[in-house]
Amino acid sequence: MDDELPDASKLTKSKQRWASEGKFLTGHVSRPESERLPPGQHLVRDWPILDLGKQPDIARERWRLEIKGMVDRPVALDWAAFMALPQTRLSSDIHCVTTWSRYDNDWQGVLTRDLLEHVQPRDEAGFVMLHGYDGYTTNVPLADFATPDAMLVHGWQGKPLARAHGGPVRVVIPHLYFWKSAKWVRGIELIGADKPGFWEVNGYHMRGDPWAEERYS
Ligand SMILES: Nc1nc2c(c(=O)[nH]1)N[C@H]1C(S)=C(S)[C@@H](COP(=O)(O)O)O[C@H]1N2
Ligand SMILES: [Mo]
Repeated sequence: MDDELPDASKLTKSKQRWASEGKFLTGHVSRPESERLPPGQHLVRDWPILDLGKQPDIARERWRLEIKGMVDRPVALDWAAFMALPQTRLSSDIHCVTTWSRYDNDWQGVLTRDLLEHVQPRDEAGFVMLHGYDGYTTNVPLADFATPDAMLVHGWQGKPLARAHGGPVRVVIPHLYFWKSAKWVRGIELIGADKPGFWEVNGYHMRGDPWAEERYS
């Protein structure tokens, strides 16, 4: 094929793409305050706990995060390797499909962009499947997974993320409904074609944009 480039220029191309998409931006993806609360949502002050009913107990020493599939550098990170990645602290809102939203969550962790830079996604990768230690799965378009405020979180309000909320490490993708934010994350699989995860098989939306009320398919 004539659009096939040699490896080195492919790498440069993907680096330029990250840069033009604002690779080094951190913080909120801006939205006017009047649109902060998505339609059909109400604010809560406490943080509800929702999961399949079993909360895996994974000590940091035993925890591993595998990133596999369509990447040039598949890795299995242990705690030390994960903490050696660039660390970011930022605040974002939660929007759950069950209609509660919670503002101003102070997260600490690794930006998905910094993780992706580490593993180098191939051009064919278009989606990610997230895997939890409880067997939970959820699918997310790679572009959504790579937004500047999407993170792998290990801290909340300055403390280690509680086990009930997905500690030691969970995903947080603030601009999608919270079921896309896998708790107790153990694997990130880059795939070419979209396929449904746990709730998506049961009728939840493949993307889940709260402002478009993409609740069910
Ligand atoms: N591993 C795992 N991640 C999960 C779930 C789950 O059951 N298992 N539930 C999802 C759903 S439906 C929601 S609303 C949020 C709830 O996160 P919270 O309990 O921290 O509020 O986690 C999401 N991530
Ligand atoms: Mo949920």
